[in-house]
Amino acid sequence: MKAKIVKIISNQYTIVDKDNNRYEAVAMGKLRLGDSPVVGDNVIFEFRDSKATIEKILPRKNHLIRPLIANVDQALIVMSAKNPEFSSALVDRLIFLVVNVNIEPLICITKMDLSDDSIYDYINDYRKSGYTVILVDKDNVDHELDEILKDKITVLTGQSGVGKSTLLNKLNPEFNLKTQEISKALGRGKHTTRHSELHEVCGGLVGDTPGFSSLDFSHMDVYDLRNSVLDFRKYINACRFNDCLHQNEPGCKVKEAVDNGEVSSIRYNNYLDVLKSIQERRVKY
Ligand SMILES: Nc1nc2c(ncn2[C@@H]2O[C@H](COP(=O)(O)OP(=O)(O)O)[C@@H](O)[C@H]2O)c(=O)[nH]1
Ligand SMILES: [Mg+2]
Ligand SMILES: [Zn+2]
Repeated sequence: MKAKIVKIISNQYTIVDKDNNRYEAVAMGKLRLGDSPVVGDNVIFEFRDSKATIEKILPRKNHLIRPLIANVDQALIVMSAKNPEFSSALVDRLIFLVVNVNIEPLICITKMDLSDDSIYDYINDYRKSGYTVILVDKDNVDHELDEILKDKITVLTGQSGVGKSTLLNKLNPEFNLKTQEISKALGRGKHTTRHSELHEVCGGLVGDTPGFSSLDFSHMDVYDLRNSVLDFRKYINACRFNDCLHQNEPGCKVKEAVDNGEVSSIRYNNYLDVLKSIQERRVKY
C-alpha cells in the first residue's frame, strides 16, 4: 500500500494514505541503514504483526537537505513590501536557488498595508515575466493561495521578520500553536531527538523554512545559474552560441530581448550580478 510520510520523531513515522488515513509506522531496518526515509517521501508499507511497516521509498523528484524534505513541489518566497524594505535582488537570488533544485518558485509579498503604490512596479514586472505573485496585508491574504497550496508540498523561505509565521498562522491558526508546543516539548534533549513534520495548511502540506536564506551559490556553476532563470527559458537555443551566458556574446537573443523590454531588466541585472560573483568565485553573500 502507498502512503506519504508527514512526520518523523526519532524512529517513529506518521504516514498518510490517499484516503487521508493516518498510521503510526516503523521502517524496515534496511531502510534506516541506507538512504533514510524523510518527510515528503512516498512509501510502500505493509502490516507486519499488525504494525504498519515502511518497506520501500519510491523515487524522489527532489530532496532538500536542510530541512530534510523530499518531493517539494513549490517554494513560497516571502518578502515584505516594507519593513524590511522590498529587495528584488534577494527575491531573484531565492528564485534562482529554488529553480536550480527543481522546485517551482512562487512570490508572496507581505505588509502591503505599509507600502505605497511604487511596489506595483515590481509586482507587475514579476507577473509580466510569468511568476505568480500573492499579496498579503495585515488583514487579508490573496484567496488564490488556498488553491495554490492544496495537494502540494510547499516550503516557505525568506529573511526573518518578513511575516512567514504571521502568514501561516492566518491560514491555519493551529499552526503556530502546534509548532510552539513542539519546540517546547523538544526543548530538552533536542540534539538527540530527530523531529521533522509537514503541517496541514489549506489542504496541502507545508514544511519548515529551508536554508536557502544563506544565499549560497557555491554549489552552482554558471550554467546551473543560467538555466535557473525562468525568464530566459523562452530563448533556449536561440542565441548564436549554445553556451551563451547572455553577458556580452555576439548574437545573444536574451540581451536583445532585455533591450526591447521582452525580458525584465531587473531580473537580468540581478542575474548578471550573481553570474559575476560565480565567475570571480566570490560565491557567498
Ligand atoms: N503591517 C503588517 N505587519 C505584518 C504583516 N505580516 C507580519 N507583520 C508583522 O511583522 C513582524 C514579523 O512577522 P513574523 O511573522 O514573525 O515574521 P517571520 O520572521 O518571517 O516569521 C511581526 O511583528 C508581524 O506582526 C502584514 O501583512 N502587515
Ligand atoms: Mg517566524
Ligand atoms: Zn545569450
